[in-house]
Amino acid sequence: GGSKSGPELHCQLQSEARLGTLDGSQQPFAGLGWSHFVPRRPLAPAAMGSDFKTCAVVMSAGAILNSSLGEEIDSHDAVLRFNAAPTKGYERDVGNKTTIRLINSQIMALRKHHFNSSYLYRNVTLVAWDPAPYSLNLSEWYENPDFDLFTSYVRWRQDRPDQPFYILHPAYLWRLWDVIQSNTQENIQPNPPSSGFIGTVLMMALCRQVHVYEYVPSARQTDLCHYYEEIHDEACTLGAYHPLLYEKQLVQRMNAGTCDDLRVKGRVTLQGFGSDDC
Ligand code: NCC
Repeated sequence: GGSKSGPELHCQLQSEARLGTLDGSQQPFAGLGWSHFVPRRPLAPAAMGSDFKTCAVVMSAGAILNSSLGEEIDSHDAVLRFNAAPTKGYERDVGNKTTIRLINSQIMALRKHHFNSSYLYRNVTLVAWDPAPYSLNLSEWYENPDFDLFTSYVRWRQDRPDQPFYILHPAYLWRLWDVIQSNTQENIQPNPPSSGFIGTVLMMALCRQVHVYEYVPSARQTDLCHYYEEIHDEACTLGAYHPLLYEKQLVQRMNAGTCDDLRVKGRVTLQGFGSDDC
C-alpha cells in the first residue's frame, strides 16, 4: 500500500536495503580473485578520509540552470554527482566539488563517454552499477551485463589502485526496487531504480543529513533533460525506463525540509540512516 508515513518509509529503507558492493566473496568474483582486487576499505566515509555531516546529491536535471545553488552545494562535506554531468562552466548553478560520482554501466562501456580520458572520473570516489537480472545469478550477470562494465573496471583498478572505485551489488538495487514497489499501488516497471534514487539512498547510508537538489522538481521545472545539453524530453524528469515518478514520490514523503525549499531550491532534506529510532 501507499500509506506509510515518511519516518516509516525511512526505517523500511534502512532495514531492507543495506548498502552492498561487490567484495569478491561470491562467485564468480571469488574465483577471479576479486577480494584482493576491490578497494580494501568498504564504501564508507572513512574510505574518503572524513566524516560526512552534511551531503548534497545534485541531479542532472535542466531545472537546476539559473538556480545559483553552486555555493550552497559546495558547502556540504560531500557532494555526489551522476554519470557525465560536468561542473566546468556550470559552477554558479551546480558548484564544482565532487566527492562521489555514481555512474551507470553505459559510462564505462560506450566510447562516446571517454571514460578513460575524461577529467570527470578522476580524483573522486567512483561507484558504478549495472542492471543485473532480478534473479541475481551473478555468473549470468558477469557473462552478460547490460553494458560491459567489468572489462573497464579491471583495467581501471590495475591502473589506478589507489582510487576508491566500487561496483554496487545488484541485490542492493533490487532491494531498493522492492521498497519502491511495496509502497506503490500500481505495478511499477521491472527495471532498476534510476541513478538518482540509488545515489540518494546511498548518501543516506553515508551521511547524517542529505540535501537532494532538483529531484523533486522546483518551480523551475522544465522539459530540458540535462543542464549540460540541449535535449528536451519530459521523460527525463517523469520517467520511462526507470520507475522515476514513484521514486520521487517516496523521497518527497520522507522530506523533512520546507515547501519553500522545495519550490525555490528544488531541495529535499533527508535524515541519514542511524540518526533515528527505527
Ligand atoms: O540522465 P541521468 O540518468 O544521467 O540523470 C541522473 C539522475 O538525475 C535524475 N534526473 C535527471 C534528469 C531530469 N530531468 N530529472 C531527474 O530527476 C534522475 O534520477 C537520474 O537518474 C541514470 O539513471 O543513470 C540515467 O542515465 C542516463 C544516461 O545513461 C547517462 O546520463 C549517460 O549518458 C539515461 N539516459 C539514457 O540512457 C538515454 C537515463 O535514462 C537515466
